[in-house]
Amino acid sequence: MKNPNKVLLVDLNNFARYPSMSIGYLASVLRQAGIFVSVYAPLMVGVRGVTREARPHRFSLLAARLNHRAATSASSWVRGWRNRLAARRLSDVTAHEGLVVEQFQAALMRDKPDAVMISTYLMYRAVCERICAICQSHHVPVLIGGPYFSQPEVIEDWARIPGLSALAAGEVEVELPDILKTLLNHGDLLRHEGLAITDTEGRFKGGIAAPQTNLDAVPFPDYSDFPWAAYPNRIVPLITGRGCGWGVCTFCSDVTSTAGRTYRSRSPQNVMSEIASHHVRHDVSRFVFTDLKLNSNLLMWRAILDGMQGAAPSAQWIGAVHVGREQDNGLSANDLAAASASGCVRLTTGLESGSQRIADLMKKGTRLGAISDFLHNATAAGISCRCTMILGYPGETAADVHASAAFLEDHARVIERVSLNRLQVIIGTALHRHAMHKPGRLGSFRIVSNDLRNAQAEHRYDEVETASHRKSVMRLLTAVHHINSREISSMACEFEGVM
Ligand code: B12
Ligand code: SF4
Repeated sequence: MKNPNKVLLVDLNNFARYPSMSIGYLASVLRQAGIFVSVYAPLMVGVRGVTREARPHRFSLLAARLNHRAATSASSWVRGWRNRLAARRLSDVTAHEGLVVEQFQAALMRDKPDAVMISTYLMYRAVCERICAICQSHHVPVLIGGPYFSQPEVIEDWARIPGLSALAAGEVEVELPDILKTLLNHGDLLRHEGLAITDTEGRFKGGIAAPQTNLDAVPFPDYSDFPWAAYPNRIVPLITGRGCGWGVCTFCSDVTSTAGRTYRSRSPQNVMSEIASHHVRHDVSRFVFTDLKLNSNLLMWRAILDGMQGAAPSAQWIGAVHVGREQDNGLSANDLAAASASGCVRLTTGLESGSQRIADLMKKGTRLGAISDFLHNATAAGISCRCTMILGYPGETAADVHASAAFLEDHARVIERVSLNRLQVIIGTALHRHAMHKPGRLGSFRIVSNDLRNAQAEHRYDEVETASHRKSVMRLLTAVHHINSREISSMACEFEGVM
């Protein structure tokens, strides 16, 4: 009998708090087709994942102020210096590039796979290039996929990596066993939707696959390969639907990502039986829903509230919700009490701005009053609230930033963590398209350059360089620091820094 094919999966979404979902799905699909799978993740060789939202220390506020001053400096030299510093800090994996590549080579020699498949964030381009070169020298075909191979410019740029057999653009997981067959038989890869290549003449060919519609057809992810002992506690990620039921926020690059395009839901039964299976298999009762908007499908949302404790007794869970304007958005005081009873300990929501005018410009679909009610009701139900915020949106003035600071000051008791980010313009978003095609419509806000490799556009906005804007930002940073310095409530502490 012929030996089964062997695939080495490489996880460059290294995160130190729970396994990567994409690798879990790919491992599961391949194994179901009888293929032998091994996984290499930098975490296995001691490389720590990216730390998210570390607790503030004594000098954090000062550092945040200096950082903002440098990021909004009129001097391109100061901005460049600050950006280089930020990029270096961004990724521990990049910092450990040598070790990651060296240990990959060791895994390649040990496992002797027929093919290598990498799942990667765009920031790990250099590591990917080195892995492809190693694979080429050992005549091992290599496929790359990941969460932001969704924009034509990005796909083309990445498909040109020397040594790469093909780039997987889209949710092609159920096709993977067939793709592997074609790859190993040197067949025509372009007959598979969602593969992109550069041919021998250097011509780019292929494109992205349409979103996967039947999510119940995808087997449950397999997390058995992950180094469970390397995580501070046992948390399993879950996704009940891909995309976002709102989906129109102009800055949002989640809904322009590979699996974020258009909203699709799994069935509640399918999700509940996945939860029960992880509970038994990995002895976990902590879960993080990575859904962009967990209340997109109210049938699903209420099935979680009703069924979580039945599927995983003593479960605790966290997720992200959108306080939309629908008559029933699933977030009433009663719903939140039911969520708490089902084990929900933290909910994240996109506040983005404490100015209704800016939220409307962002097409956020929220009302500040409703967000305020949500924060009070969730806190009363015993749920810890986290808000995300954006600074520097086109049209934002000092008065809007003061409104954001005032919102936080007024709600400090009902917000436990704030994630405040300067606006990033990502290629593929409505904001990027608008700024590129209608320059001038956004006042002094403009795109300066486009980095296709990282899907990021550099922008300038004169307003944020004014003294009055900077002053308002200092107030906002103080309000954020005040909230984030507080001890997190005990029920949510197992999820501190997770989301
Ligand atoms: C949950 C999440 C996280 C979690 C968990 C990450 C993890 N490692 O598991 C946390 C909160 C930790 C996180 C952190 C970060 N994240 Co994140 N995250 C997400 C989010 C919201 C959902 C991811 C998810 O669960 N997707 C569901 C799975 C099933 O989809 P998928 O990963 O795309 O995989 C599918 C396909 O892409 C494909 N596929 C994937 N890999 C491969 C490989 C091969 C060979 C093949 C064939 C197919 C294939 O198959 C899968 C099934 O269809 C996405 C947004 C999104 N819509 O994807 C952002 C997103 C992935 N994150 C992003 C970023 C930037 C970050 C951070 C850098 C943010 C920060 N500054 O801190 C950090 C860095 C994390 C790190 N490197 O460790 C970006 C990535 C963009 C990019 N440049 O690549 C995204 C797209 C958000 C965005 N819009 O900007 N993140
Ligand atoms: S609600 Fe969140 S995920 Fe949905 S479009 Fe807006 S920012 Fe994106």
